[in-house]
This record gives sequence, C-alpha cells and structure tokens, in this order.
Amino acid sequence: MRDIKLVEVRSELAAGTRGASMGIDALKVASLDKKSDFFTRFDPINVKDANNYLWRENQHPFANYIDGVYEVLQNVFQTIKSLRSQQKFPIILAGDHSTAAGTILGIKAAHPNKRLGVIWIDAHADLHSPYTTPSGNMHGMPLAICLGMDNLEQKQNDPLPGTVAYWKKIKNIGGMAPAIRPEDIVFIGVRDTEQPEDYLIERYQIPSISVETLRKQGVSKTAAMALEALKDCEQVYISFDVDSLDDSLSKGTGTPVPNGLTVEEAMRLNKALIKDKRVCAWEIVEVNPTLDTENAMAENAFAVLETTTHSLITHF
Ligand code: Z70
Ligand code: MN
Ligand code: MN
Ligand code: MN
Repeated sequence: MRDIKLVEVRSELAAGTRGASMGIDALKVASLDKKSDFFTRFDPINVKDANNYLWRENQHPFANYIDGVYEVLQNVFQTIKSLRSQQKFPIILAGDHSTAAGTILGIKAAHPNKRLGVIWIDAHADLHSPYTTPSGNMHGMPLAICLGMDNLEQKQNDPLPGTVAYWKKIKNIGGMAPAIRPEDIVFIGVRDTEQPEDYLIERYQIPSISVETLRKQGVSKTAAMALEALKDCEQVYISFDVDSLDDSLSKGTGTPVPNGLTVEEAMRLNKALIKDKRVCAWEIVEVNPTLDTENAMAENAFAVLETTTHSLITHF
C-alpha cells in the first residue's frame, strides 16, 4: 500500500503569464463539478509560496524573480525530502513548473545513493539556464537546475552577478548537485524547444518520444520504452505539465502548443507509468484558470490526476 501525501504549491513567479497559482483551486472546482470525492481522501500539505514578490520590481532579467523562486524551491525541497524520508508518495499539485526542481532535489536528498530517473511529459524541455533563456521565465529552467547545467556553449545572455549568485544557490539546494544525469531523463510530448535545448538533447542523447511516435506505437509500448530507458535508475519521478496536452484541450495554460496528447492518451500513459514500483512521486503543473473558458483545462487535468492516483492506489 502506497502512503500518498498530497502536496499543494501555489507557485506563480516562474511562469510568464499570471494566474497559475490558482490552478489548484481550479482543479478542486473541477472535482466538485464532477462530483468526485478525490479531495476528501487527502489531508494536503501546503507549501509556502513567495507570490508577494510580484508586487516588487523584478531585479533579475534572465531569471525573473529568482530571489522568490529560490525561497519556494527551498520550501518544496524541505517538504519533499521529509516526505520521502518517511517513505511517503508525494502527489504534487503546483502552479508553475519551476517547483519540479525542488521536488527532484528533495527526492534525491532523502535517498542520495539511489540513482534518480525523470520522466518529463511536457511540450517543453525546460532545460534553459539564465545564460540561454529566451524569456527569463524560470519555469523553463527546472531540469537545468537539477542537472547543474548552464550550457555556456550556447550562451545568449549575460545575467547580472546578483542573478548568477542566486542561480548557484538554487542549483546547490540540498548540497549534492547534480541530482540527476542527462541520460536519466526521458521526454514525452516535447515539441516546442529552442536551439540551446536542442543542443543539450542532441549532445547527451536524451530520449525524446514524440506524440507521433506514441500514437504510432501505442501508449503501453511508449510507457515500457520510457521505463526501460531508465533501467539503471532505482527511483523514478514523473512530471506532468498540462501543456503536453493538445492546445485544443489546454487553452487554460500559459503556453498551449499544437499537436499534443489527447486526455485519453495522457491518462493511459500516466496510469501505465505509475505502476512501476520505482516511481516515488508524481507532479501536475501549469493549470491557469485565468486563461480558460468554463474551467475546461482544469477538468482535463483533473481527469488525469484522478485516473493516475486511482491507478497508484489500486495497483499497490
Ligand atoms: C520557453 C522559455 C515554458 C511553459 C515552460 C518556454 C518555457 N522554452 N513554457 N513551461 N509553459 O521561455 O524558456
Ligand atoms: Mn514545463
Ligand atoms: Mn510546458
Ligand atoms: Mn539510459
């Protein structure tokens, strides 16, 4: 029996569009509209955000609000490290995707000797550093944080010294950087990347399974392939960014991208993946109800959340 702990992080600072911090509440509204008892089953932990920074001027071009993001990531890190040390299974509901770095660093810190694999289901690769980011939005950076990679070969920007100091501190949360190796990442659904990210994917041969491939070979085979690519890992974390879904199903997220997954595909994929006993945490991010119509995004995301959790509960 898995001991699930629901974790809520109303993160917001690292997205480019305001509103993702309300994504969790939109998921709750979706559950009510579906008459689901999902949220009655868990007593969630609330991780403290730093959304007050939004009323100050951003001091960090190329890593917007990195001072606040650093606080949130430390909070997520502490929570996840503690839960994993108690063998709990965190299901994390978060706003912007930067929080995934706190989750990964926390999982690693709880079990430093266990090699950690990451399955990243997203339209984006989130491999940017302040030196390569096209936007300064830190939700495009969590994997670079965990890999400890600045990608200076592809340098485009000159972040301020104060920004660089925070970037170093963020990469070193937990004090055991890097938490993951590039060969221990698998991308699924990634289809909107920039050149500096393509460079890393190519250089480190990071497996990236496209929506087209998933559809051609089927969901079960795709899940098996992803888990097989991580065969040397003793623990696996799954990160589900709702913009992995097709833009027709994900208007309520900051950056909808065409040619994505259907809700059915995302449900079957996560259901299959989470049955692997090495999976130790699952995260869903980037629902932004301010961009949505009639809460459609949250309803789609909630379907994935509920189905995946149900698969976890019934399988173990
Ligand atoms: C682009 C950037 C992004 C969302 C991550 C997009 C990043 N690569 N967008 N998550 N929703 O600005 O870094
Ligand atoms: Mn993402
Ligand atoms: Mn994304
Ligand atoms: Mn491998």
